[in-house]
Amino acid sequence: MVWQGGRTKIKAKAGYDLCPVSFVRRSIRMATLDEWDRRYVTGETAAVTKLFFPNAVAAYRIVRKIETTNIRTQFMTGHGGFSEYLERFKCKDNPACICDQDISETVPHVLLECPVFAQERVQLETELGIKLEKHVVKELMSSKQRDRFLRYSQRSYHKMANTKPFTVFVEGNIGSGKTTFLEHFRQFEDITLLTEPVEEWRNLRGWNLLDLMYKDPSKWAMAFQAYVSLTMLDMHRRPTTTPVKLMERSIYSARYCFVEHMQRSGILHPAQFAVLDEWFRFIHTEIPIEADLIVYLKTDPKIAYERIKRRARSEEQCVPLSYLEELHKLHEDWLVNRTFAECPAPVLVIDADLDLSQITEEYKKTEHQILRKAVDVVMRSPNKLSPKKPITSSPIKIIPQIRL
Ligand code: TTP
Ligand code: MG
Repeated sequence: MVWQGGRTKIKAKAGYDLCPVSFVRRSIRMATLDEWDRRYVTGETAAVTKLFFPNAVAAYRIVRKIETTNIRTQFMTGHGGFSEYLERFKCKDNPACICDQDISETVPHVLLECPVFAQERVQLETELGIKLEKHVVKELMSSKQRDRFLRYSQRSYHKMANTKPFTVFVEGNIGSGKTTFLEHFRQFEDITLLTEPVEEWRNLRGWNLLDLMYKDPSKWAMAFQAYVSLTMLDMHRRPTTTPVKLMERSIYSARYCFVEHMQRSGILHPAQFAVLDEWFRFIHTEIPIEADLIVYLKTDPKIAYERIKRRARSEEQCVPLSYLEELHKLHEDWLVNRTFAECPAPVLVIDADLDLSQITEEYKKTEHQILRKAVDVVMRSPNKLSPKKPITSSPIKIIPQIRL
């Protein structure tokens, strides 16, 4: 070998006769993968990972293509915030899932079966035109749909890990007592109460939209409902630091009861209705609106009518009984008969005909029932709970949710 200013000039034949280093590296990798594969296939561990990848070679190939995040790793290994795993390592007393005390919260359960994530799952299934079953997961992971599927698992994880509060919509006719009902829950420190922004509807830059709407509905209903949607959306999106959120009404009742009535009765021009409906559809599909339970305060329209007269909100003096009857029918069809529109969460029906002195007792009786699910959420992160009054669980009969 001759030294020539910084580089070597090999005169003799190479001192080795084996192969390039890259080949050696590749051989070692393949041998390692073979061994990994052998252990993967024959071993009893990695049950969760096996749901995603048929063998180690596929896992190696796919994992290199996706961005690994904390949540994805937890899903693909089962090692993370799943009750079954947490219980195994004594970080939790109970492996149960929030949906059923007798079912363990595992990755396959969350991804494939749990009703809590049904809405996200059905959306994925509809988009991909598949039924999400065990054997489909491996296929999805090696297909072009992988990112969509991973997004679904990520959303489910966030929901499961209770990054969102347990959300209850309180629905019912005008004068059914929604605000009173919400006020009853003020005694619980860990509940965020969002009463309806009627005051905002009465004063938008000095304009009383509610009054304008009642005085000249054909002129103002469109503007009023557009503003109702905006204020409702604001409530849906408002961040909360408590594990439970109770909201008066929702964007759903604004659309399925009020706008629907205005459309059917001809108050809204079909073109105006179309604009409102397009807004609603856009919000519904593009913005995640969480709903875990709907409390329906079922009221006889005559009783609601009497209450409205008694409370004497100036704008509502012209409200006739027939309007309340029509609204009642729409609430019933939406929440009880299920003959119209979709219902975004299970419904708890409360008889709200009783007068104020008795209804408080009624609320008290149902207090634990209403909060049963909330208790489960809270149990998941007990350090979040510091109620002025303890929340305990008890059996409940809830009208099951219709699959969307
Ligand atoms: P509600 O939303 O029924 O509220 P409320 O405070 O009257 O009910 P409760 O007594 O049960 O607490 O109605 C508030 C007013 O706004 C009422 O006059 C109806 C009107 N409204 C609409 O016109 N369109 C809508 O989309 C909504 C949500 C309300
Ligand atoms: Mg109210």
